[in-house]
Amino acid sequence: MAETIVTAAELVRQSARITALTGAGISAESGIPTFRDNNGLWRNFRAEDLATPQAFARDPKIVWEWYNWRRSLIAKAEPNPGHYALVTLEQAKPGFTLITQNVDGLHARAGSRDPLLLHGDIWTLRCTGCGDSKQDHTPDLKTLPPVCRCGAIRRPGVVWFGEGLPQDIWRRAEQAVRGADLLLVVGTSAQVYPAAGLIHLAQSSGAKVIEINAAETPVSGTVDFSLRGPSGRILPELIERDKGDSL
Ligand code: BJW
Ligand code: ZN
Repeated sequence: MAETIVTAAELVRQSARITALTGAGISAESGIPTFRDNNGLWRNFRAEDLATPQAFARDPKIVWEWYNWRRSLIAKAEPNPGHYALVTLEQAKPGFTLITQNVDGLHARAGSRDPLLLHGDIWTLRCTGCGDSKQDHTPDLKTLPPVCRCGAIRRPGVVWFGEGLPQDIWRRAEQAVRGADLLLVVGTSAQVYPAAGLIHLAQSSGAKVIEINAAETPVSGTVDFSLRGPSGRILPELIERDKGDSL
């Protein structure tokens, strides 16, 4: 393992155009539950039960209660060394792009400049009637579901199953992956598409792939390096091992 991380760090050092794709696992050490690990359940619901337009149409209050609970957790959380390591990498590599599936905003709070938010932002409230969008950082919304001035209810500004990803963000994500020498895949179960398809796109475009994950995933056997462990420990090691004048 020690040897593997040394070789992977060498690959990071040699790569000019690096893209990172992150998932819920990078925020786990900040105290935010992932979706598909054992701690990921909320009142016995799975993400697939709640993160859908159908669930929201059936019972907007329960879906909002889940988001409200997550908003309170996220508001209390701080970025962890994994988030900060990606900021260090961005500062060292001009060709760096960060793509995240997370809606928690912790990358931006750590200092990442322009993370591509594939699945939206939990702090955005969008009206289901007039389409108005606003930012609201109140951790614990008092009226659920929140109501717009037009009288219609608002929904979280996130992407649910069966909904398309924001087109411009997706286009930029594909472009970054196509142009990358190296893709870092951090803390994602690589089960949700089209985000997971970016890993295959990187491979078919000739990029190397390093996965950092606490557990094995469907892509672990296909990537160049699969580093097993918490990203809050592995990412700083991977990135700072050769820091100084060599990175
Ligand atoms: C650690 C760690 C530590 C823990 N350190 N690691 C192709 C094939 C099959 C299905 C589809 C397909 N293409 C599309 C689909 C359908 C669907 C889909 O993918 N379904 C699959 C589940 C089967 N996709 C969609 O519907 C997408 N839209 C779409 O395709 O539009 C086109 C279209 C439209 C209309 C009709 C047809 C097509 C939209 C997907 C939206 C996903 N939304 C959610 C909710 C977002 C809002 C919110 O946060 O509430 O996004 S679901 C949830 O999953 C969330 C996440 O971003 C996403 C991914 O999860 P992630 O981040 O990977 O988390 P986990 O929990 O799964 O994994 C955590 C990992 O961390 C684990 O591996 C741990 O081991 C690891 N870990 N601690 C490092 N300390
Ligand atoms: Zn409205």
